[in-house]
Amino acid sequence: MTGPTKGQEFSSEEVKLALRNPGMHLEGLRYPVTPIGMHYLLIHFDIPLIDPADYELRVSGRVRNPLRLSLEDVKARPAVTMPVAMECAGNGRAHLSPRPISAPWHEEAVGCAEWTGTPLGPILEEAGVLDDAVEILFAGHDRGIDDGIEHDYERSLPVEEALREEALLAYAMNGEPLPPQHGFPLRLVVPEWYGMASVKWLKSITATSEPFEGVQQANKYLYQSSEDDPGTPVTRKLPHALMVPPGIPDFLTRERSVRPGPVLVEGRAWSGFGPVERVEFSADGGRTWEDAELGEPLGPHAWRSWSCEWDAEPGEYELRVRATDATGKTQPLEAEVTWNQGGYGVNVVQRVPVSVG
Ligand SMILES: Nc1nc2c(c(=O)[nH]1)N[C@H]1C(S)=C(S)[C@@H](COP(=O)(O)O)O[C@H]1N2
Ligand SMILES: [Mo]
Repeated sequence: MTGPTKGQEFSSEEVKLALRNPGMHLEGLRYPVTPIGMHYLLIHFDIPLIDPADYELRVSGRVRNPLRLSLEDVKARPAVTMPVAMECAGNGRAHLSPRPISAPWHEEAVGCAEWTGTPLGPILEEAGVLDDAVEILFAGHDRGIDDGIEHDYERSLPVEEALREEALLAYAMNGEPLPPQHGFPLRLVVPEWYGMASVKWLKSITATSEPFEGVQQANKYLYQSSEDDPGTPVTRKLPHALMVPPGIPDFLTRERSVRPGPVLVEGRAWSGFGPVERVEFSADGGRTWEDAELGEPLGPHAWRSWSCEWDAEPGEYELRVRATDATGKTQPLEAEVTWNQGGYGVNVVQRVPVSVG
């Protein structure tokens, strides 16, 4: 479903979705690890109320030894902590014209929290996934209706992706128990994929011998060029760099004012296909680009800091930033080339208008 073209009004449904699902304040890019209350949120239905005392995670389906794990069982297993750049697949959707109707993100559906949990792989090994299993299905405790179909929020991963060492069953965020809105008491974290794979309020894990065809897999999260296009699944995060908007904002338009002189422009960049190897900055609307300096990555699945000195002379500017990863994937200059039915993976370069004076 598509809505008004760019520049037209947002519907009240989109505004309500945006208020339920806040983004990260872009100045939050200054923090290597995003504070809990600044991390973006995406909640399709309602936040379920779960009593940790009777919480149980069921692991079943095409496995030799089905498991029932309490929260204490999960916490007693070996623990790993890792910073992960998480981004919603719908980030950038609002730049499209016509605009698909869903959470109207511009750039802010991102955050990099430190997740603590236990690796998923050893749990699947203990359950003994059978040879005929092709996917692992993760169901949440949240239920709702989308495309007219009632369902639990459920997503699957191919078995080999679920067995990757970075896939985590997380019970803590930045050293605190998961807050209700981020998946209390237990969620999946699939670091390289867009956020939809990281199922919150995890209820069950099921090994299946058939690919999952539920709403959140077969109707949503497909790159489709038109309604008739069967499409290809949305998986890993495309490269993306963002800057802390420099100077000070206007309250309503958020246009930036900067004083003349040297300005350190800084931000973060990430990709789910490989490490970010290059970040370029342009102060002249993309006519010329210079390489930004890259910081050390916080970890293999975190974002990477970048910075660039800009000698701001009086005038009107449009700042841009672009990341390229180790596989050579980079960001498009125009959103339209990424247009797809659901508005996924719109990693168009950020544009920040600035007046210097
Ligand atoms: N159970 C459940 N898991 C979910 C969702 C959801 O609505 N229900 N939203 C997904 C989507 S689309 C995203 S982008 C991430 C957002 O995680 P966060 O809210 O912790 O940032 O959670 C994913 N996991
Ligand atoms: Mo998302």
